[in-house]
Amino acid sequence: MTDRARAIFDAVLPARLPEPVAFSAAAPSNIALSKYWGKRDARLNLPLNSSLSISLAEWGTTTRVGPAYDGTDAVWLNGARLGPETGFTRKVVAFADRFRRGQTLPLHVVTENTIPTAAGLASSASGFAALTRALAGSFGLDLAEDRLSMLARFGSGSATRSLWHGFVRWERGARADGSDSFARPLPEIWPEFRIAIIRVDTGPKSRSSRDGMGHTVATSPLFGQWPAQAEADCTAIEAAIRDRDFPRLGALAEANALAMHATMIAARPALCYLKPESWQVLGRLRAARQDGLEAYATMDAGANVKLIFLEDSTPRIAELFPEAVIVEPFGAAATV
Ligand code: 2P0
Repeated sequence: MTDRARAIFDAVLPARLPEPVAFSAAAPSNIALSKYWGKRDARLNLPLNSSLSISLAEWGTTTRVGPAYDGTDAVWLNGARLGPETGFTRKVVAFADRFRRGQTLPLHVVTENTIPTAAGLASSASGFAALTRALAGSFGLDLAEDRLSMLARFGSGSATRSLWHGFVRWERGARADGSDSFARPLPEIWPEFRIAIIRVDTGPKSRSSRDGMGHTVATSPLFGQWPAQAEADCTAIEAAIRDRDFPRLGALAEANALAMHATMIAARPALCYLKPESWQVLGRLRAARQDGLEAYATMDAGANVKLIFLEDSTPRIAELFPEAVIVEPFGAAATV
């Protein structure tokens, strides 16, 4: 860990931690309506712009952290114990080490992802959010929610937003040490809000988000436009949510996602996460919109398309996109 990152953990955690106890925590996955793309500090994982997301209710991660009695860390994922050299184990142990800070406190970490494989969604956001809550609970840390979000950021930027259900805004912050770069849940509850996940690609991701955003920042001549536009979009989307103006929210979210992809396509060499099938979905959506459907698209660092719409459009969405999986972000599952 860099000294600057260590200083953040030192400032928030007590000098010595007690022996861990068993503690379970759950966190939902999330989809950004206003995207995070680009870092101003890679070591502290600080974003260039604020972002705003909607959480995916029961789709997410449950993690249990407790003591390991044989002196060594044990990491389980979806019912199988993973070897110490797997990428997943390394990431979990590296993140736990930030908390342990040199103490010998071997941990038993059991992770279950509840995101359907068919959805093709990444689980790092919910994974690091659940792990942050579980580590804090296991070590009996009494941390404010904004500190938990700030610490989750060191696992993955999008994890800052996965600590809560509903709409969440991650403030970019201004301080060099990142102590003001964390997320907070928005108070608005919108029971009719729906998300449809349309999986158009079953292959592995062409390039990780982390690499992709680094490449875009370093080489895209269009990237200079992005941080200010993204900041303005984030604020306008928050206002549209407050005003319950769905067409304004949807149009802004779709434009923001396309602008993010434009910065990548302009990178040198070009970075194209979207596939011909993604554009086909967007074309069908646009045609349906001309026909009166009120639904909008957003796409992340992959080829899959997510649609946002309100409850009364559900039958039409299901008819147009029978393969879509529909999520109710304010449904009963989002209250636990
Ligand atoms: C987002 N994405 O706002 C954007 C849109 C992907 C496209 O946050 O490097 O896995 O771990 O901070 O959080 C994915 O990036 O990246 C992401 P790191 P992360 O949801």
